[in-house]
Amino acid sequence: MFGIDDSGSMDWEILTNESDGLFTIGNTGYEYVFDNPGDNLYTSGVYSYVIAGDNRRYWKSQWSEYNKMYYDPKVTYKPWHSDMPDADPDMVRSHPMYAENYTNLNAAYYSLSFGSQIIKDDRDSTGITKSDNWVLYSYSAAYGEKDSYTSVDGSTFTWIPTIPSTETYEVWVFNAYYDGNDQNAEYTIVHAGGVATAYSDQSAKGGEWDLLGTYTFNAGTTGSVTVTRKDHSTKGVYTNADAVKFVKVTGSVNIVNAHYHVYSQSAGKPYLVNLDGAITYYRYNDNGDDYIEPGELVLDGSPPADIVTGRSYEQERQNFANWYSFSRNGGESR
Ligand SMILES: [Ca+2]
Ligand SMILES: [Ca+2]
Repeated sequence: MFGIDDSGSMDWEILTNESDGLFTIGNTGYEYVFDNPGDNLYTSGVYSYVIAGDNRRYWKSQWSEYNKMYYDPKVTYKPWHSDMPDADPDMVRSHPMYAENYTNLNAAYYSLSFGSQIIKDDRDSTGITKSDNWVLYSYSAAYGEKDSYTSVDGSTFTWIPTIPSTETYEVWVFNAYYDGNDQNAEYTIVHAGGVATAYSDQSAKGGEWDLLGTYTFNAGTTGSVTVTRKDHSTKGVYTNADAVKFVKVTGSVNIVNAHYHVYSQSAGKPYLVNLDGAITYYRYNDNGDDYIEPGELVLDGSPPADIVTGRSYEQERQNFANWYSFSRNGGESR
């Protein structure tokens, strides 16, 4: 049995359980995952939103368990009819019947750095020192759903990571969003080369990781990050102390159009699978926001068996090309 439906929404590359089947980021519902190959039915106005730029880090749009239209490695994709050839993986037609509107599977989809990270939370049992006058608060928007805040000038809160080997790290701070937070919170970073000062707008940058800078830390516990409640004109009602992370960037990955995300039940983690000359796996250690940040991807040379399809690189790429051409969206778009 098959159905025929000429509705415009059959052109979309997204089908989720969200409202209208779209993928929502902020206040926008998205209809397309890939750049317009030239035949998108909607190219401006409503129903025309293509996930682009950093929004491509919202990985569930590229995961078939969430976006039912996306490539599912468990499926073998075939041409519509036995008389039709497989899609050409080096020049994939958007619509298999028309020799136009090609997509390059090797073109960049987005780029990310990967590595490892150490997160220190304000509620950790070790590696935390603080002055008096910090209020302990439970708040769903905080890292670990708990944070600390103070309104008393001179209060200090210090995170002390245990650094495994002397390396250069990015230092990021997370502060639960509150519009009355300190807009110029002062951080003191003790690193291998001395002491540095950096600032974060805990109001505007609340609810996200904010990069303070990149520093080298000696192995051990001699490095630290301290936030100090200072008396200044934009100090707000509170200065927040929530979490700090130390990210060691060991490389970057150019994610090409031929990629997908998959969940490993055995590892309890999602993986990014990139088809760029080889099948490359990256384990994804999310902080809970479904958004890939620096340090959350770890290259995995021995991925769990439950996400390995058994296809060669060429076979997987062929299957992806067939999906792109024959099954990426719901039907003919012209
Ligand atoms: Ca916290
Ligand atoms: Ca994340």
